Amino acid sequence: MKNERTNHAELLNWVKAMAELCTPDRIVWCDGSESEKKRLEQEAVGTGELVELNQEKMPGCFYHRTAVNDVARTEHLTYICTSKQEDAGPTNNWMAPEEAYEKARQLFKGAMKGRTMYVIPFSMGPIGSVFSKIGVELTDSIYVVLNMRIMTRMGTAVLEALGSKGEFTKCLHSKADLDIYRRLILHFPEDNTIWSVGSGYGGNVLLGKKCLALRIASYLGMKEGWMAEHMLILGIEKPNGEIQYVAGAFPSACGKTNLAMLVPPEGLKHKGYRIWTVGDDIAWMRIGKDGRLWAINPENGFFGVLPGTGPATNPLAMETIKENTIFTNVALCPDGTVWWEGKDDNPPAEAIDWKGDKWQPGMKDKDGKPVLAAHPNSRFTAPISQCPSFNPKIHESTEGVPISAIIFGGRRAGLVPLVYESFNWRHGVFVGSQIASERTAAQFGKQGEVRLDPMAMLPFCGYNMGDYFKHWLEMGKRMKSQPKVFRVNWFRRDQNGKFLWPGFGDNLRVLEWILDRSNGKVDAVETPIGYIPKPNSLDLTGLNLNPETLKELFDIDPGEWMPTFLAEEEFLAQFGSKLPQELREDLEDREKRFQAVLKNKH
Ligand code: OXD
Ligand code: MN
Repeated sequence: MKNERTNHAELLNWVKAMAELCTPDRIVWCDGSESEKKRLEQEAVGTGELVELNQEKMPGCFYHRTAVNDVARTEHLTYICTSKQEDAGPTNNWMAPEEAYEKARQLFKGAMKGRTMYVIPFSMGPIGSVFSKIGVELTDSIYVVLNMRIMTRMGTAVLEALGSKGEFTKCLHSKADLDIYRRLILHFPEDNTIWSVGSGYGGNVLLGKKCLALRIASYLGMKEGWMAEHMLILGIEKPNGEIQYVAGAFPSACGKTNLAMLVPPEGLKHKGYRIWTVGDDIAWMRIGKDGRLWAINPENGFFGVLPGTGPATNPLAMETIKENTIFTNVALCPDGTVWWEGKDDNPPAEAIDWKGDKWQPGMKDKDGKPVLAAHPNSRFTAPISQCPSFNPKIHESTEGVPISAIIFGGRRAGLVPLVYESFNWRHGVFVGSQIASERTAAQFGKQGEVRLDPMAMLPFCGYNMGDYFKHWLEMGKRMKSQPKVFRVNWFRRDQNGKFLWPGFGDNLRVLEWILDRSNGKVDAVETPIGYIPKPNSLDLTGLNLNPETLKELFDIDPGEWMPTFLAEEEFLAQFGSKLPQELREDLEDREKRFQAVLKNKH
């Protein structure tokens, strides 16, 4: 196969082989240019794949609807295909590579007939950085091309960086017939390959994101001595110009995007902080020459949840999505704009809902439940450069940013205090392994159920999580100076179900304490789970929080904690001999600390 764009023989042979399998009518190599973007948008509008939104009110914005059964990541159809099952571990679906390739080959066979196969060369991370990895995605979806164009650095410059022999992840995607019974999301870490078929939902098909930047990258990180994590990165700049960076892992739809785009609350405005949004979903981290942990955001855009995003909850996101944004599965208004629950208190008098049906405010289904205008997992895809707290120098830095603190969080109505600090890195790994959250709309399945989701990586770790914990412990040993590790919970509620903490911008009050602790500036109170702030350590200026509420926010009740240990022990026991001894000991030590508290009480 001759090609004027690249002389990378392996790439050319692979494209040829995949085209023989999928039999597209034509192959188009994407160059990433503005004219290509315009052409693809017009073509997608012509076929109905995209709807052009009101260009006066929303310049450069488009609308897309997925199939109704294709609105979230399908974890039960997502597999890690390693030669040995034990390398995928007990928390991943596993299929032997030969069987997986064969099954998927049947689904890919002829799937692109009558369609175009687009070749998308993309880089996760700044082109040329030691952090970065190159992938090439083949897809029959213009929606995928246009989203990848926002989410990654994409086009000719990437092929140039790849040269004739560079390594790349082979990513194959076809919508095929969008049938959930003929859908598979397959990862072959040993072959640096991803095959995704039968879906058009972002998390399943924008293969640079969850599939490459987390599942494949976590595996590469384990082999090569770095980390790929489901983390936001945010910079907090003081008036003296010093910026400190925090990375935070939270399960899907727990407010990572909101935290990454935090706006300081009124009461702290006088302190003159400036927040920089480095990333909202993924962090790649390496140990720098100075022995500290450095991170980049490998992505180039946001694929954020819309419901609940509005001027009060996330004004910066609202600014970010004013133009050049793709809206997926929200409601389409008669004036060519879009609406979703939580955007504002002004729903349109009528609209077309995410399913394509007529919608009016207050509509109820046959069971009397409100009919939603937008799917709870409806999304925006927008360039990171449009975010008011975006900093191009940070984003394009090939070295990344030094991380001062790591925070773990989840959505927990009870149990977990507003914030606590682990005793040290090793204990921080243990704390990360306890992350649990109520299931949200980002995953297919029962909502609301609490599930353990260590480091928020349960659906994204591309190898055995027992080895993953070991990798975390070893990374800690290799660092000269480790970030401090914290756990937070913005979602604690009182007996009436009311949130105890205002969240959003006020979370800066907690981040302030986290940085003070990282800088060795404040003392703390030791508890059986870690250190919590001393009374008066959190700056609550301007916040009308009564002392009772504050007490409740930091309540650590052995009667609530101890019954949860069994589920954690059982979870960790699944890893058998792969579970690091350190975590076993940490389980026992925690139990002993709680026993001591009980003894002292009696
Ligand atoms: C996401 C997710 O889309 O975690 O970021 O599901
Ligand atoms: Mn995510």
